[in-house]
Amino acid sequence: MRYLIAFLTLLSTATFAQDSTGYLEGNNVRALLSNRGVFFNDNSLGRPAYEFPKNSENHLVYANAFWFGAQTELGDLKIAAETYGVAGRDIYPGAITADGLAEAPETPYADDVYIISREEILFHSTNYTVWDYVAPDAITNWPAHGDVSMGLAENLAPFADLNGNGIYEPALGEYPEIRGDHAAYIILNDKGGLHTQTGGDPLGIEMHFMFYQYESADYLNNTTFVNLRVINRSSTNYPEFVVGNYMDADIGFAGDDQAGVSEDHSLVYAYNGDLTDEGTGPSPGYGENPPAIGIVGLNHVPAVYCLTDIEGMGDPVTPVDYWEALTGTGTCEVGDDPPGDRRMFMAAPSVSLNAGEVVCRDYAIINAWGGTPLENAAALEGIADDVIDFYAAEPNIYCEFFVSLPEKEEPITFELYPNPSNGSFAVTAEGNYDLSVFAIDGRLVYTKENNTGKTEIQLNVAVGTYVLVLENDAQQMTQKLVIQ
Ligand SMILES: [Ca+2]
Ligand SMILES: [Ca+2]
Ligand SMILES: [Ca+2]
Ligand SMILES: [Ca+2]
Repeated sequence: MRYLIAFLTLLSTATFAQDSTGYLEGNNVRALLSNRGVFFNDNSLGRPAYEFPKNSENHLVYANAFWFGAQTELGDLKIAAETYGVAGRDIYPGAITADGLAEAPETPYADDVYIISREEILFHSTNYTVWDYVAPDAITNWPAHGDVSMGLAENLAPFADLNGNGIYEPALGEYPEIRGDHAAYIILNDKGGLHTQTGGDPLGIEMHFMFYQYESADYLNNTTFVNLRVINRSSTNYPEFVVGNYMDADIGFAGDDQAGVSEDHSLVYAYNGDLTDEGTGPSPGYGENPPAIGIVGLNHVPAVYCLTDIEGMGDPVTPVDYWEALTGTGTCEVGDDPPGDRRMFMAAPSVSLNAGEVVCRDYAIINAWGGTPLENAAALEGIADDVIDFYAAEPNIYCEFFVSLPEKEEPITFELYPNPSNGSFAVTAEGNYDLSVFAIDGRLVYTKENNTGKTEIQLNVAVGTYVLVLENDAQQMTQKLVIQ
């Protein structure tokens, strides 16, 4: 944790509009999210806000933020980063223009924290035609589309386009496309204001965060996932682009913690450095044998791991300092320090992110409890492996869905007949295409690749509504499929 926060918060709140915040609390974790670019932190009180177990008043994270760095073809450096959101900021709410200028509208657009559950979506799907049904705000106001007249991209947050017309129509039963049982969607950018945190030049990126949780009887009930899509809305190509995840984990009381790295498991973690957590402020403390927490890279093996504290990472002050931290060229000493206030940082490998392109980074925040602090830390490795396997088995549609698809191509025309059907139907389309069918809860129930012309399908699934996805090299189309 940081100590000047209450004072600095007073200084900074005068200059910015009210933050939009919301709790994701779908399982045994209660996580505060905001459109401020700093997560799991109660910015107004300067307090940790990743509560585990829910309603215990004990927390495992003080703050979590993301760092973004890029180099242009000419070698110019671009940096956007947050730590605690109090000394300065680089990241702002809402979508930015898709015309290559990457400008933020005067009034931020699609700048809320949108929180929705699978249960609400299912209820919406079955009740949207009922005369007195009122859809939850997050379904009605889901930021599926940007205002094209403002220069924003047509497609922002993913949704189930059941009639395949490219338009989000909740009144026709369409709904947010989420992962997990509970999800929060937040759109941020780095062009909404000055970069007072790093002093870096903006990248012109739009960041789409989906935080999500599963209700479960196993470790998933203690896990929060993060799906991050970064879209380069600028007209500049970035041959090198890096995302880092900066977390100030506090296991209850911040002053007696330790941290570690497990490269074989794509994991950084923190645990209590002695046997007892004393608690702090309004937190009663975990007492003996407090839990450990870790962050896992799910769709990438991190290239950089760093521990200790922000000073130990080479005291990032200038944009070059941040770039060195992101690329692992700065100093980062783990050392044999006595227990204290630990921070963790991990960065993905550099990739290219050209104008208009999208990069996805997925993470899981896991914890382990039940043994001594060191045993809990060791148990995180097995949980990291499990969560990577779990993630890999999920249908991975979130990076491709809408945003990375060319928006100006002619839509693929295809026929689905009969629909509704008893499970026996045919799809006819031009060219070579892949077919998948998803249940309404996102489960993949059928897939067949490399089809041409007419494809006969016999589905043995429960009666209900499904989503057929037809995909070729260039595009993806969806159609509601009803089995009676
Ligand atoms: Ca539609
Ligand atoms: Ca502690
Ligand atoms: Ca202690
Ligand atoms: Ca800490």
